Amino acid sequence: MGVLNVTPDSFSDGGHYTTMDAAVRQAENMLRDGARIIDIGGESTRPGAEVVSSEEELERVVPVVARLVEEFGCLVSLDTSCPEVMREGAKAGAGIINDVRSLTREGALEAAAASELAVCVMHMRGEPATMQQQVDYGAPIEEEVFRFLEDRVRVCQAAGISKDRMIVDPGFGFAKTIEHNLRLMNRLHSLQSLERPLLVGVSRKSMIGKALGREVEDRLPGGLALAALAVQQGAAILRTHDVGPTVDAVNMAWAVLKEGTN
Ligand code: 9MG
Repeated sequence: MGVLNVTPDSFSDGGHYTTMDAAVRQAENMLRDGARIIDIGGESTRPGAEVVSSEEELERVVPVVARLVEEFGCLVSLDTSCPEVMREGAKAGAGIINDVRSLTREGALEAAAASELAVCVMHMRGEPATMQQQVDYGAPIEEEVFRFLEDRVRVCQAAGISKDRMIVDPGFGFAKTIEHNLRLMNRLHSLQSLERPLLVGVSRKSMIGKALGREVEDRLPGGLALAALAVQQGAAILRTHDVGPTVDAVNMAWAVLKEGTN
């Protein structure tokens, strides 16, 4: 899953391209590099990021979804918590809703259920702006994450989203300390008993920065090591900014893993 942010500051091209042109060009590159899904987001979930109105998010995201589906026929995922974006993005041809807030915004469960799209629910506490103030857990992190995801799957099912439409994500970097993130990667395999495809997003995250002392532009090797560990423990989808190197890392891991089945 290649990350495509369509926030105005995401394209540092010196003003030579419109956001649409730059988004299409970036998606094309990621698809050429082997991405199977393009995850389009119009609202940053980084702490301190500006709050975006639903009108603004719709305007940023939906035309790009429509254009990518028309031009490349690719599978598009909507990185959104906003019910209007879910509805309009589905009409424009998206195939997945990727909501870091796990459909907790008013109207989101209903919009997702009616869309008939696949849905990714992710572990987090609170809001991205304040989540790092809520990192005290009573139980080991993998158990907290397991219970949270199990509950969200149940809530979604009760709202009419069948279990076979659901993807689960432990939410690396969301309401977690560095120790939580490392332990969670070590125990990722335990989430397989949720019996849903596992999505993992670690690309360029601060857990790599903290573990290795690297700035964001130097986190690729750390991210590839985590990608291989995630695949070995059953991850089905990796969300990444660096599609080409990640595809190589995954294929290398698979080349080794499939020998174990012979
Ligand atoms: C939008 N976004 C940022 N990080 C993410 C992650 O780890 N997982 C998912 N599903 N979405 C994410």
